[in-house]
Parts: sequence; C-alpha cells; structure tokens
Amino acid sequence: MATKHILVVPGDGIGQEVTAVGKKVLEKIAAKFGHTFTYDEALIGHVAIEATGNPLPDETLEKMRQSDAVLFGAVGHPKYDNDPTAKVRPEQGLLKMRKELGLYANLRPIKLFDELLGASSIKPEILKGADILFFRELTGDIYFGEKGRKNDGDTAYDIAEYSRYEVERIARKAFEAARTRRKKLCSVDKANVIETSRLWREVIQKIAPEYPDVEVEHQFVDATAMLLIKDPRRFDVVVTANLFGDILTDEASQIAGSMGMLASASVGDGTGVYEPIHGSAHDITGKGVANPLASILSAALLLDISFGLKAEAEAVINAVDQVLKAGFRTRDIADAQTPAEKVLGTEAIGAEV
Ligand code: GGG
Repeated sequence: MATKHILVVPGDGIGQEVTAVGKKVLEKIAAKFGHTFTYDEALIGHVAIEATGNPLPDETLEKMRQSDAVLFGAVGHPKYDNDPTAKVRPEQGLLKMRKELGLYANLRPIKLFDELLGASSIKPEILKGADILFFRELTGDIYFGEKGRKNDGDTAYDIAEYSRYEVERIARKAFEAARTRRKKLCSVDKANVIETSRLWREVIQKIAPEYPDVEVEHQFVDATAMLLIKDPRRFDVVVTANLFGDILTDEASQIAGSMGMLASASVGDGTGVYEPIHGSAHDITGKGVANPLASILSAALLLDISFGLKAEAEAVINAVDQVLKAGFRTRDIADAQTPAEKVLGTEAIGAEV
C-alpha cells in the first residue's frame, strides 16, 4: 500500500473546476486500492498574482518540491491577453515552475477513445486506431531565450536556444518510450531554415544508432501539421521542440475529439506535474460545463508515472472508457446523436467516472 503526498494546484478559470474532479478520482482510487494519499493546495497564475503579486509564490514552489506529485489545472486570464504591455503574467508562473523543477519532458498522449470517433471533424476511417505519444521539450526554445524590444520600441525579438545536452535528454526519453510501443519515432523540426532545428536533427541522428530497434524519421513541422490530419495513424512517438510541440498538440487534440480529452505529464529532474493541455478557458468558467476528463486522465498519468501504480492508472482509464461507452458526454464531445439527458456537466460526468 502506498503513502503519497499530492499537491493540488488548480490555478485559474476552469482549472479550478476540472482539478477538483481529478482530485476526487484520486481519492476514490486511494479508497478502492487501500492507499493513503494526503493533499495540500497552492496558488499559481492569476489567482496567485491577485493574492501575492507573484504568479509562482515561493511557498507554492517549496510545496511542489516537498510533494510526491502535483495535480495541476491551468493558468491564464483574458485581462493579460488583452494587455500586451503587462509585465507580470500568469503564464510566467507556469514557465518558472517548469524551469525550477527541471521538467524538461512533456508527455502528451493523443489517445482516441473508440466511442469518440464521431466527435472529431476528421473522418472516422482516417482516425480509427490513432494513438500518438508526443514528447514536447519544455524548458528551452523561444520560450526561455532572451526576449525584448529594441530601442526604437517598434522591433521585438525572442531568441530560440537549444544545447546538445537539452536535445539529447528529451530525445533519449522519446527513444525509450518508442521501444515500449510500436518502435517508431518521428522527430519534428524545421531544419531547412532554423539553426536550433539543425542541431536538433544532428543530435537525433547521432544517438539513433544506439536504438537500432527504433525506426526513425525526420519531418518538418509544416509537413507534420498536414500529416497529423491526413494520416494520424502513421505516427507512434513524436519528439519535438517546445513551441512546435505546443502548437502541434493543440492540433492533434482534434484527433482525440476535443482539447478537453488531452492529459499531460511533465517530468524530468524534480516532482512530476500532471495537467490537462487546455488552458483556463474563461469563456466557460463558472458554467459547470468544462470537460474534466483531461484532468482525470492526467490523474491516471500521475498514478502510473510518479507512483508506479499501473493497475490503478488502468482502472481510471477504463472508468473513462465505460462512461463514454454508456453514452455520457460533456458538451465539447457531444454530437447531434447525443440525447440531451446524456450531456453532463463537469461534476456529473466526474461522478459517473
Ligand atoms: N494546463 C495548461 C495551461 O495552463 N496552459 C496555458 C499556457 O499558458 N500554456 C503555455 C504552455 O503550455 O507553454
């Protein structure tokens, strides 16, 4: 029986609503399997700025370091999106958390539940069986390089940087994962134009011979964007840089039916952080309609990766599958055939799971 301490960091907007449901699922798992999970909460993002002036208070970071895993929600607020001159922003909390905890690998499984074949705008015959695992590099690239305005104020710049070491450590994680799956790795870059991408490709080519059982292909990011929609089943494990991974996985969420279905795990040197890939979605905040399945599936990743509780993680995924098989949907994954009584809100679908 495991005894573990989990820090719950709901953050902003619907992060609050979906994370509460993810936590309930963890409580249910602990009761069902006889584990002892203890919980604490901490602030990040806009709610942290409001309370302390800091998007990632020291207290939150310290609590993260002291925990066995973090169940995270989302950060963001429209007030900052509409004020490009704001100096303090919720997203700074997220980026600092990743850097401080050394969370360089962001795993984003694109899993299509069979029952949601009809929820996607992509044709079912192209989608059926699609199953991709993205590795998005998380602590480098244009997100963390120097950024600013030139003296004239009319010219802005963001520097993208990668070291060999940074590329190699995420590439090795992706190769190892490919070995446990269909043994295919697609490395995505823009090596025909961008220097960091040329280094990226060079590193992957250098270490590939150490994984002779893994078939490697290199794709440009623009081609990948097209292939994800045209032929998603050609991909198994995909490894890419921070910005490309951010964009491609939002696109790939349509393979799974909705952004509300995509969970993620951020791992590396410190405490693992588990969160839906979606943001704070203030347009639906407080309406009780947000899809909590990504948070629930993030809890499953937490059980599996940080705690090694594979059966428990499977139980969560199976429960989600059963709920979908029973016809229950949140608004984002419902279609014209879904009877109104099967379209549930955040808490109600969580209770079904
Ligand atoms: N749960 C994901 C989240 O809060 N996303 C908002 C965001 O600012 N994302 C930027 C990023 O993931 O790099």
